[in-house]
Amino acid sequence: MTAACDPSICETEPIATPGAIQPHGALVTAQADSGLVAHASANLAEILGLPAAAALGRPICDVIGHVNEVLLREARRRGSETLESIGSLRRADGRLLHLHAFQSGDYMCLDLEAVRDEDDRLPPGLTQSVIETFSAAVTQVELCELAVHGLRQVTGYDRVMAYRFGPDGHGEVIAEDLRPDLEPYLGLRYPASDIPQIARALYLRQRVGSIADSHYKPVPLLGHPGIDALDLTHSALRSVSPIHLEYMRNMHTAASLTIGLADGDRLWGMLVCHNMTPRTAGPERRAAAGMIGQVVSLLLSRLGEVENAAEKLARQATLSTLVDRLSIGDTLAAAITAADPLLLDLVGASGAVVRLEGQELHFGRIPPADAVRRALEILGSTRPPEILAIDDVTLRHPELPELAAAGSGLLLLPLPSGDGDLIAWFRPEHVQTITWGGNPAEHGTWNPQTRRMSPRASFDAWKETVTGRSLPWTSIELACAHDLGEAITAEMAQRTRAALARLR
Ligand code: BLA
Repeated sequence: MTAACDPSICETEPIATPGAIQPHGALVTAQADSGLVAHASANLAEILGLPAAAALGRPICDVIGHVNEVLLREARRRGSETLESIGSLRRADGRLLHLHAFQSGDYMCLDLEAVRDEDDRLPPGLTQSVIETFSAAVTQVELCELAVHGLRQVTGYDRVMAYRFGPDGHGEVIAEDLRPDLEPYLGLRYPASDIPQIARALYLRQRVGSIADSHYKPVPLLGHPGIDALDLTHSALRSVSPIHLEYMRNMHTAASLTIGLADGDRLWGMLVCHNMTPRTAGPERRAAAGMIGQVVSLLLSRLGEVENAAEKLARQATLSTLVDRLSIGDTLAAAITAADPLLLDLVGASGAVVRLEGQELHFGRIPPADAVRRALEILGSTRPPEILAIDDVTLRHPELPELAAAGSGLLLLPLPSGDGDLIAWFRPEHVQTITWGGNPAEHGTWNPQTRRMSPRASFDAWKETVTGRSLPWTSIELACAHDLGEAITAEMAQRTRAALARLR
């Protein structure tokens, strides 16, 4: 028996401190002061040839050799927060282990990975040539298209997606490169709860993460008490949440490699690589993926600014023409009327009502006059300089059904000039069909057998038609509305001064 469950439970998953690793490598830690081995993963014998029980409590140099201990201590002295390659170690049978150091509290930690070099080696110059293609991108979406294509060449995974987060945390696949026989996910949306906040925060601190096999059995860490507090954020072998492993299996994905994309200090999205069969991303491919992620993150911020600047420029040109026209005409109301349709263009509206100096002006498509009056009575208590921006006014205010005649979006700018003076802009409904990768209302269910949450099992396309909403009012439009309010106030003061001067 299962029961629907609150997705906030996912926020309590101990993802940074799982006390275990994935089995394709081993982990040892040493107390920084004493240099004695404090923790070792239970599979140390398999990976290194030395049982964990034999390593615990011994000086770290007995396990990794004197030279590597020196390199490990240097890594700690550098104080680097992230994972650092410090070299390699040859096992008794001649195979090479890659060593990666990271710091966790009082411990110097070491990932040991048995990666076959021939699987990990990249053709020289490949990453560089992929990064060079990015300069052709003019928009964020174009950049993501180039990135998924290049990342698939570099990593060899079956499917590479760029996943962009929306304002409410949902994600959308905005670019994809995939094996031709697979079904595309391009355009699909996924609810915010599929990637809890704790996972998003972790991907900001450690940008690259990988899961080699969604069917793996976690390998526990042994040793020192407090294993459950050992922070493995930076380990490439960190064992991941069993809920997420079940999610991957439900999606029929065996392996993933994920790169966090940041715009400043905000997680903008992720590049997510999937493989249908188990696949280990070795250090060289992870490093290349990390570098691609860094460059994409930097360029995303730049392109975002450029895209914003284009909208800002167009709106500001309208604002400045409109403001210039405010002084032309006998009254301010006449000036605004003569400037039609600039008032609508300024914020991309289809209708507007202006109350000014005891007059009411109407522009474009607006609701019946008594509906406007009732709406402004209910909503119009906003005081300057506050602006009210709503994109679902008839859903929020079912008592105002007549507003639907003018649309779903309302932007209300109170004017400081007098009681009840304001501008109300209206914007039409924008019906949108969203295709979700599975029913977004099914976050998951409580599974009493495993005593934890299970993610949803179906990812079949689930269409939702969103009605009753306009396109959202952008921050640039709100800023323009605000600036127009200021200009109207200044113009009123100017006209009053001129009238007084004439009286004298
Ligand atoms: C982590 N969930 C993730 C990650 C992704 C997704 C990309 C990061 C780790 C990784 O790359 O594999 C989600 N993966 C997706 C989505 C697509 C994809 C949306 O490929 C779309 C194509 N997940 C749930 C529910 C919970 C949950 C209900 O669906 C919690 C109850 C949890 N997801 C969850 C957790 C993690 C996660 C805890 C972090 C796993 C970890 O790093 O330990």
